[in-house]
Amino acid sequence: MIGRVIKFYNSFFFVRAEGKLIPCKLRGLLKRDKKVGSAVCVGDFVKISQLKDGSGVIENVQSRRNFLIRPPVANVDRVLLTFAVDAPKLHPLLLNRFLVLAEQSAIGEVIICVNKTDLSADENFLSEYEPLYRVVRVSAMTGAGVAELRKILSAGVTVLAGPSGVGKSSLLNAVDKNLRLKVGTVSEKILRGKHTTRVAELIEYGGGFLVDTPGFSAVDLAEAGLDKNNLRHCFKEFTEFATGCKFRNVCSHSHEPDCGVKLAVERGDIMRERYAAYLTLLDEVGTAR
Ligand SMILES: Nc1nc2c(ncn2[C@@H]2O[C@H](COP(=O)(O)OP(=O)(O)OP(=O)(O)O)[C@@H](O)[C@H]2O)c(=O)[nH]1
Ligand SMILES: [Mg+2]
Ligand SMILES: [Zn+2]
Repeated sequence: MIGRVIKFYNSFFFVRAEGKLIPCKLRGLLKRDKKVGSAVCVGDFVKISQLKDGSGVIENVQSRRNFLIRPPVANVDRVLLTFAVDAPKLHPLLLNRFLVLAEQSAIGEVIICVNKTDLSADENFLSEYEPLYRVVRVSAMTGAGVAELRKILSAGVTVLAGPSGVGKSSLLNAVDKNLRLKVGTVSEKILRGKHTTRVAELIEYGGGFLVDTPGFSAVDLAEAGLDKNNLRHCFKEFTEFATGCKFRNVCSHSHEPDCGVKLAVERGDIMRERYAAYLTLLDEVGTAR
């Protein structure tokens, strides 16, 4: 039968199949794969066979629609990039770093979620990004925007990603008080310090799944497969203006003359903040000479 890997715990993969949660081991062949963690990960659809004792064996893994590198989750429907208006304050470069990683992972729906709106009344926060991405403003503390969040989370697999302390776990607890996820950062700090591979778990909610993740601030873009040739594709508003570049298809939109993207920045058709973030990240992945 076919099922979905929900979590990895006590060296068992727990597979949700036909209404049951079945602890599974890997078929030997899969196990010999050096990177076992990447051979099967949560979110994967797998074919399993059942043993007499009720446990199962994963026979094979179906090909992935997409894959989020950190935390490792397959077949993600949307990512909710979560930040706070304050404590910790949001920096544009950090926001764009997360946006780039989400785009690179080919996640269909990328939503920016701004939490702790109770701390600041700045209504225009991130409004410049709204033509590019859906922005939801919430407060786990007052419950503002939580109803909207419930609607977003009620189908498909949603991963909450974002820096530590922005209130990801708090928000999920506000969405469903039965979840009782740990708030604060102590347990997550232990996770961060001790494990190189972070274990994510799909939490069933409504007709979908939620994934709470430990916060992180620095992700190696190169590790996510980004380089100077593909970074520009992660800035989706560049595409229509790149047709005006003299060196079409190969222009890095940095040092080249007659660059359609640079002209669009000059005209104000592309946000300066986005372009500045692009140049910084381009430098980070190894700028073209
Ligand atoms: N004022 C205010 N504080 C909040 C809100 N949401 C969360 N907090 C506080 O922010 C702190 C961090 O909350 P967490 O939910 O643990 O944050 P997290 O994003 O899960 O952090 P990590 O698990 O370390 O990544 C806690 O002290 C929360 O009480 C909010 O809407 N308003
Ligand atoms: Mg948390
Ligand atoms: Zn260009």
